[in-house]
Amino acid sequence: MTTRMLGAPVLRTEDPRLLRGEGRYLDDLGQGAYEVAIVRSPHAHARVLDIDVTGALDVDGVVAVYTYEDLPPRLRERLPVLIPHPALTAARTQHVLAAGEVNHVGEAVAMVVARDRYLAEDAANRIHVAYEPLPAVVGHERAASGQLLVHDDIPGNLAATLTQEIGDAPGRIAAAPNRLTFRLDIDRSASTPMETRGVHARWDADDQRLRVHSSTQTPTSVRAVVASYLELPLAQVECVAPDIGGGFGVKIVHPWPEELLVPWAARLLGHEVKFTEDRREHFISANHERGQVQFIDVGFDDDGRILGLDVRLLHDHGAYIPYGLIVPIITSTQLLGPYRITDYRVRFDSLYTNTVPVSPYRGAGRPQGCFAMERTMDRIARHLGLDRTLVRERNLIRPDEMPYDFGLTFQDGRPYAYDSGDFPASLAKLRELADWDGFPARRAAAEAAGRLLGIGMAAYVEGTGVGPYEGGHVQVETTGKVKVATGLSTQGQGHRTAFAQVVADALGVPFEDVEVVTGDTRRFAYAVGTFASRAAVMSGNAIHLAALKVREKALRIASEALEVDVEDLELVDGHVRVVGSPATSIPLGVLATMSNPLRYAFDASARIATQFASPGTTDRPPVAAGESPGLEGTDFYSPLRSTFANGMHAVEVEVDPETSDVRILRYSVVHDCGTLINPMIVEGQIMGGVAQGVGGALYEEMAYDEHGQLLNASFMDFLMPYASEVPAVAVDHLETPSPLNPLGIKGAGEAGVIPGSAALASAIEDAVGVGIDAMPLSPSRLHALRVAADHR
Ligand code: MCN
Repeated sequence: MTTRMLGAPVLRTEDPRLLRGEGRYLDDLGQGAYEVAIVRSPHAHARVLDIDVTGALDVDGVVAVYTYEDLPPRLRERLPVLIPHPALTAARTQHVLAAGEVNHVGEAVAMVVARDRYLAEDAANRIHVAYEPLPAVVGHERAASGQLLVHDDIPGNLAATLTQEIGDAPGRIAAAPNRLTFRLDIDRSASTPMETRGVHARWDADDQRLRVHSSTQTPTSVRAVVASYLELPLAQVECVAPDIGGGFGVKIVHPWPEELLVPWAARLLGHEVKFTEDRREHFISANHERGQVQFIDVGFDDDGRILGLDVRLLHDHGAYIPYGLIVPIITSTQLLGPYRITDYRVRFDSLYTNTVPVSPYRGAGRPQGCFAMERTMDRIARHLGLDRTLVRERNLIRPDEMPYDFGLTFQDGRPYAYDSGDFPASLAKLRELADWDGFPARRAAAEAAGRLLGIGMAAYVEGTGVGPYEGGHVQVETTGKVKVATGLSTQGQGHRTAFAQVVADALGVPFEDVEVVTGDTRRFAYAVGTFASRAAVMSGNAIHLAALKVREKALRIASEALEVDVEDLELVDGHVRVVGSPATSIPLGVLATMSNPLRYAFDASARIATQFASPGTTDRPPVAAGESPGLEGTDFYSPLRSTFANGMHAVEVEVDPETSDVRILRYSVVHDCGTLINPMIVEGQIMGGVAQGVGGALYEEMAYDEHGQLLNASFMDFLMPYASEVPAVAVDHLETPSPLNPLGIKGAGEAGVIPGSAALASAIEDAVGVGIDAMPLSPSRLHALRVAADHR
């Protein structure tokens, strides 16, 4: 019997190659390529008066220097708004090279192409740009005041304002027996993947084809925009995502200026061209996220049940808005988490500032929303003197209320409706896993030794698997090996392992015989991309459906060959065999041979003989109508709406009474992403997310000064947690399958990061007894809060 692969904790097959250093990342490609250096703005806001490139052209080895004036008309257009929205009435995106004005430090102004990167950098230093500096708009308050403008023609710096409302929140709050109002501040952070952005392009003059390699989460979209901006037919452009050293959201945006400039230059110069972003460039030119100010107004009864919630968000969108309003829309809806809130109003203002633009970073607006909701729960508990888990318990949506439709609109324009979940069961599991009830004794023992301990928790629901679609192709080769392709790319999530499990399960073939390719438009041209924790739901189901087509075809051919009804056949260990008579079987590879009228016979001596023959009967053509040769199948999965995963985290911390340094003692996660394809991968995803959550809660911030200069644009200054700061994580799963897709899967890729700040704030507040309303909470910030509280 073939072992069931769905749900099996199989080791990731992609890892040995990567661990041996055999990965092929973007910068490993094109060793003979010309290389690019970008001249970037040192000013947050300035008019570009003149660019003198003559000094650069004198450098030996420089091939070309380009400014906006050198670009063809199509490339002079602004980059697209990838996700328009009716509320986005003042959308502004950037040019690939500055057209007379720069709006953040790091904006691309000119491009040098040279024989190598050193020469390109030397030449870039010799380009003299005359700027007229303008006042910079930095920070939510300054942007919201509208006194200074980022874009002259956009009053109030307001890209969009959007209100969503259910019930009568202001009325219910006014009439509630208890009311709290407070403000929360969350600093900017960023994806900061190990591998920065990069793009390589080669124009093949013989084939008239452009091949673009990009370290991207969306290769099919990069292909489409490159074709469009370079005015080439789509068929002449290929895009391949090589091995990618992390993306975490920042590589969804397309095109980056360099993703158009590099292919354009490669075609123009008839030579390979490559750009690899350096770390400093990544800090100042690749997008950030998280920065948000949140005003909460909540009314609740004496048991802690929320009666009305009114939220106002100021969202800092940076200088441009390439990705639409996705982040604040996600915060606005996902803020509600697992709680039954019937009277809710949320309004956000999306504001331009002279800082790096914003697009989703793992979690995408949810950590901010979770921080708002979970801080609210903690404050209610504190106000009423109730246990924090009890207040949450009383507000949870019950399993018998599923599906639960809030009446709001989600990021995909579809109803904000939870498909399944058992939140009370999750909470019960969490209390047990974290030994919540045993904490008072642990605290008392620690206190006796002069130590400060605290415990906290946070819950979230995460919309995953957004549409519109994803596809998969499954092909059994005559060797019996199975080749699988899907169009989205992989940045470390382990798709090759997980999708091989899906196919092994559907086809009854050994897992080792399945090989998966992702992110190559030559192999699968229709795809959306890897983001929004959607690959498992979307490609997983598409590949499953494609494999079922192959299964059906294999059974049909075998049924004809063996003269046995399909119902009497089974697929086991790569063979179709007769139920109850396993000796009567045909290997899938032979069926693959038989499926092609031009048969490539597979003989024991491994010699390939070609034989022209029609299969089976003579009363139908070799390829019957509606059929295709080959044992292969393609299918797509396109859901009506998102599926919602959920989870809860509890964390126990110790705060140093002298230094306010925070140490995490225990971290517990209960997680429900429906049917698990591979629990080990999911746990890895959760742990990686927790690490980023810890970073967001305690360390990471983009320290902009009032002039829009990023003061910590290096890993010397931007603090990330090391292995020493990331706790061991205990994970427990709950599996409530999604009724929305054939495999019952929900996404898992962002889950770990979402409640980090909220859970840590809860625990630290519990330890020190001082209200926490801002993140990140560095020791110095925490110390200042404690000192201020002591002096009150
Ligand atoms: N999985 C599973 N069972 C489930 C759900 C998921 O076994 N029920 C597995 C999937 O098969 C996949 C992994 O878990 O191998 C994550 O799946 P999914 O939730 O579909 O997320 P995506 O594959 O779409 O990945 C995107 C998500 C996001 S949005 C960010 S940001 C992120 C993340 O994944 N960036 C990452 N995880 C990352 N992990 C790494 N190493 N690098 C990144 O850049």
